[in-house]
Amino acid sequence: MLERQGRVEAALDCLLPGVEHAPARLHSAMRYAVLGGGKRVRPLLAYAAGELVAAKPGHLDLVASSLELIHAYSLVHDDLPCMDNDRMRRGKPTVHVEYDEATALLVGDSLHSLAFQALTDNALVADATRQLAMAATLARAAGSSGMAGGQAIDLQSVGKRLSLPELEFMHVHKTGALIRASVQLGAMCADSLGAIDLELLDRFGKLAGLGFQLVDDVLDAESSTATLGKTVGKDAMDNKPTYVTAVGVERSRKLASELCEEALAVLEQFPRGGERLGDLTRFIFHREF
Ligand code: GRG
Repeated sequence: MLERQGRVEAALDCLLPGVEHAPARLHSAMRYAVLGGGKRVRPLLAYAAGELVAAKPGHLDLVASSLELIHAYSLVHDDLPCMDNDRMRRGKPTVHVEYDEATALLVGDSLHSLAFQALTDNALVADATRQLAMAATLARAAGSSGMAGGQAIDLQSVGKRLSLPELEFMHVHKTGALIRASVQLGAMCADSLGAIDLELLDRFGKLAGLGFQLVDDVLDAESSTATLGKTVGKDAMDNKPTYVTAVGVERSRKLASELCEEALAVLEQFPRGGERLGDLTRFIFHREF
């Protein structure tokens, strides 16, 4: 994990414009938002899925970066006063607190654009049509049928009691879509797509995505601000429906453990090479931050 976290950090450092280029303040804020923090789960998933299909590491660096840039943009916008109004992220003040609201909005916009630039500036696969499909996959995962749509449901759900299927729908979109796309995009970097069962990998990505958010709900209820690097208990404070408010901590933990087993069982269907994804699955489901 450390080796790959280092790889994506270096790739992001190269992609992000330097502060010596105007507008310096915006570029400084973009770098502040992206560099030196976060678990890099989405890049790690892309690397691991890419490894399964023997994709070229240099190509995976760009795919991994594009996913992290979308994720970082979503966190910057999510933290804004008009959304979750959070003052702390990744152990430091949020972008609108450190800079200002207008800059934070532009940071999100610029990171979103940079993600697609990273994915399309260079030939990543021999087949240009496939690369187009990769950009479309990321666009769908980030847009109103994916992450942004899930965020809209999240904002509309304040103060409401959601049923488990409704919660699952929200989570699968808000957090799950980008996690699922991470696995898909890593696998799509293969020289030949026939070598791997994309459908099976996608099933895994869906389970990992939902599980990631389920564990996040439990951590928000049970962990500390120091451990998570962001304000804990925020969901309850904001009167947001979560798995914990719907079924309690114990049942949420049990559901997470069932999802984890299901995800690992999907990986067992690959004859070889699924170990790294297996390790990441255990990390996602058993993490404490
Ligand atoms: C603003 C369009 C738009 C979308 C925001 C992802 C998201 C949608 C909001 C983040 C709010 C949140 C805390 C969701 C819970 C799950 C989640 C995405 C947590 C943060 O991701 P991690 O744990 O963070 O991967 P790091 O800092 O490790 O990258």
